[in-house]
Amino acid sequence: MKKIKLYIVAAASFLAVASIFAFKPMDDIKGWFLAGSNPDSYEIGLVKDAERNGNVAFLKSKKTVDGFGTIMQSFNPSSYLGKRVRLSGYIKSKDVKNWAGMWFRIDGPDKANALAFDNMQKRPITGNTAWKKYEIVLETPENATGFAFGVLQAGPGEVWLDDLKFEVVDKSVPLTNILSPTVSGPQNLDFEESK
Ligand SMILES: [Ca+2]
Repeated sequence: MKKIKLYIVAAASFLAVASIFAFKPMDDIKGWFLAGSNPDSYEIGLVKDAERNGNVAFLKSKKTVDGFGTIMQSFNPSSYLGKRVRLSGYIKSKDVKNWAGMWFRIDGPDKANALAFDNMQKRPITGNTAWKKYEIVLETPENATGFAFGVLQAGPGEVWLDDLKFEVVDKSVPLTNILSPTVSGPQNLDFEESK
């Protein structure tokens, strides 16, 4: 239990606490912000992409890179309370030296502790990748007060993103939450079950 608690603290300090975020207002992408532990090391913008048939956003590092940057937004989750939600989005990467990922965080009354969170740190995007669809699935508690989501990059490189989408899914779709165990009870206690 202690280990899980430490993990929660680590994940929370990385992305969950609004106070560690520096926000940089951007006028050129409606609805989106540049944020992160050090947004000055990153820039965001729009470009045309033939493969995606229109505009896509980019997040890229500047020459000197420190911390992580993210292109993000947040909204009130009132229409999703009690529901399981899948965030999907298309991402392409170039020369991502450390890692990048899509992230989705559900906030509750206690601002210091997110209710659910996944930033793909267990399945990171690295190097050069073609356009690919990624998914995050989280359960929305009844006391959720905010959804925040985006694409982050830690270190040098560039990512492009397009067509993010929120859908309600049924309870059979596995959760990707990294803040708590996703199984509902203990399993294989006699070590006789095979995979
Ligand atoms: Ca587009």
